[in-house]
Amino acid sequence: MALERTFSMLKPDAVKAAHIGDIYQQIEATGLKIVAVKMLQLSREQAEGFYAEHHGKSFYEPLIAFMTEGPIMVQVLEGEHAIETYRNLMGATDPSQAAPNTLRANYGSGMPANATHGSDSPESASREIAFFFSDDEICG
Ligand code: IDP
Repeated sequence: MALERTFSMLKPDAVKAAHIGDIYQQIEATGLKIVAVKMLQLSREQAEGFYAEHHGKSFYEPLIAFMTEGPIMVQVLEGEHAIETYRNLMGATDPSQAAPNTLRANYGSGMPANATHGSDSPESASREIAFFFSDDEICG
């Protein structure tokens, strides 16, 4: 298979709890390469843009409040089956349902505070990478 890219985010709870190094170590242990990184504080407008598909849902306002409460880390990951590999590393969306030793089981505390985000399809990976990175910021 050709190399694939996915978008990864460490949410405010994971950054605040100082899990960046642990999570990067586990990402690299899968064989995926980190080819771009950035730390930033999302504005409300950015959080709304990123999660536009959830506008109107019951958890939308708590999600936007949570995503803007502190800095996040965003990454582009590259490798074979990058999207599936990283989704498997993260585990299920709800930390209480995530398999043992996944990122969300280990570092998430609930919903929406589930520590990480990862793209769920090639289309969302392209959109999410372009949301945060220009082509010349990716060292592939
Ligand atoms: P994903 O992050 O696994 O792709 P999505 O369904 O796209 O899951 O949801 C986006 C984010 O919204 C989740 O990661 C979680 O932080 C939050 N979220 C989703 N469903 C709920 C819910 O029922 N209650 C509270 N927060 C939720």
